[in-house]
Amino acid sequence: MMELNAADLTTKNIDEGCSSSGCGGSNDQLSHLPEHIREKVHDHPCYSEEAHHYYARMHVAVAPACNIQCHYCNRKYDCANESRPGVVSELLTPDQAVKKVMAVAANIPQMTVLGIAGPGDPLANPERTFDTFRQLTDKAPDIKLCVSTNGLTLPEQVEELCQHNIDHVTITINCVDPDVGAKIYPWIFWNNRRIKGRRGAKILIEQQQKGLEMLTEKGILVKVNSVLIPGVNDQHLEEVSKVVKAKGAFLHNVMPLIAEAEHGTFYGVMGQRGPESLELQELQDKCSGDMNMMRHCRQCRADAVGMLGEDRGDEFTMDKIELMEVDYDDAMQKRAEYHASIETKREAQKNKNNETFISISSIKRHKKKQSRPVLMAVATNGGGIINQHFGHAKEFLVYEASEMDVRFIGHRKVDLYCSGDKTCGETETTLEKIIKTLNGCEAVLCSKIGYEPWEMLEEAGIQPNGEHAMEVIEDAIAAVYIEMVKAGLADKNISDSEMQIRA
Ligand code: CLF
Ligand code: SF4
Repeated sequence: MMELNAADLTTKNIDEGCSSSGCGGSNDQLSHLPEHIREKVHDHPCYSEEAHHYYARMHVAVAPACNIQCHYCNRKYDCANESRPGVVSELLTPDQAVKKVMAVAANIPQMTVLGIAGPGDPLANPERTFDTFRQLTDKAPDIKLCVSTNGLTLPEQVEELCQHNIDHVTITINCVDPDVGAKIYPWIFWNNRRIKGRRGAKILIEQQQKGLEMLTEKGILVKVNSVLIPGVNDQHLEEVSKVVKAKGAFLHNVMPLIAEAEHGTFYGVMGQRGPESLELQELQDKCSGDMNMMRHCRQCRADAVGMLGEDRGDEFTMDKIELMEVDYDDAMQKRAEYHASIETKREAQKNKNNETFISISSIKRHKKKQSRPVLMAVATNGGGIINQHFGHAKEFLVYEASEMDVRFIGHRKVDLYCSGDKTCGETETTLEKIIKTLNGCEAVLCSKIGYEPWEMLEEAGIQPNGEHAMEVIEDAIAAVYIEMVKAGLADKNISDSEMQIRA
């Protein structure tokens, strides 16, 4: 009889890294890196997948202008290179921004990183961007500074970025071939002139690559964002991944194009489609052979506040901030204590896994058939725990369990099925949409679930599971996978129809 437990899977993932998975956001998966780099990403919710369960970021929208045009951008809204299109942020002066950061830091102790990501390009607004960074370096030294740019003026600004102690820079690089670039960027503004088409794209690409090399030479961690545009750069992004890795980029974040006609972008109006979840995953998997991939990006807005995926911006509008009294020395002390408690929790989790570790290879030893990977969806409120009611989930995290490990694949946004009031259970079309969004998943793990969604999920071949409430996500997924393996539900040669009958 095969004896396995959940830690078989998860500890391998944690201790040895999932080199096959490419889920390079986690610190432990980056254990091969020098200590000083691990420190830089340890509590950065974007650079470390594990950290995003515990730590928050905020953005301040201080940078209105942009020096290029992307076909997926409408200037009425935020820079779509790191933001969901169609979102408008409240523009702040640097002084207002600093006040806001200090107020948020005092009230959300999880907040470790301040990013400037729009609403235009931060480096096309150098005075406003650097004034904000300069003040924060002085007044809030415990906060990491982060910036995102299209890269056009990056080489000229690397020195200044270094002076402000900025350890994390994101460059959006959608292509390394000007012919592809000409399909994405109609023009750039360069040396006081508008330069169109391939010529403009070529300059942009050269500047991005030069900036990337200069930053990595200086020891600054560079994340590269790429917008996946089916039919335009989908066949090209593997090449982009290889090139940016060779030049020292730390992490690659391939994000889906979101193009809706109502956003008024060129692509939206032309009917250019965005990728399906599985298309995105497939490309991320292909790129992961060469790069650490970020898979937990939520395409935040340029004034986002809170954990990735949540937005607490309404609590921190300028009128509310003006009424807040902040003693930042006291706040820093409390933040340090809070971070220490988070680290104790993270450490305890690792030790727990170590205690119960049995090699995953025991799955193979005890079974005749090979097992196939299985996708599972999880409802969570954060903290790396299964702690959310199915009906309260606005997104599901998707993991893949296999004989090798449990790896994070991405998130899928959904409409709220149950608002917590009496309408729960009556929103059938919403449920149908959720089931469609969970396409490919064979189980959904949550803290609780109602009878109606349970039945419909089962009918759709997705097994609901509320037995692992308050357990660590990877442990719970491993446990469910092992049960499936034991029951023969994850055998490699099992057909879909047989699967459904057995379920
Ligand atoms: Fe902001 Fe970007 Fe810094 Fe993170 S966001 S500037 S690296 S602090 Fe993060 Fe948001 Fe994705 Fe950006 S989830 S959109 S990757
Ligand atoms: Fe829009 Fe950002 Fe592109 Fe500028 S860099 S055009 S703000 S998406």
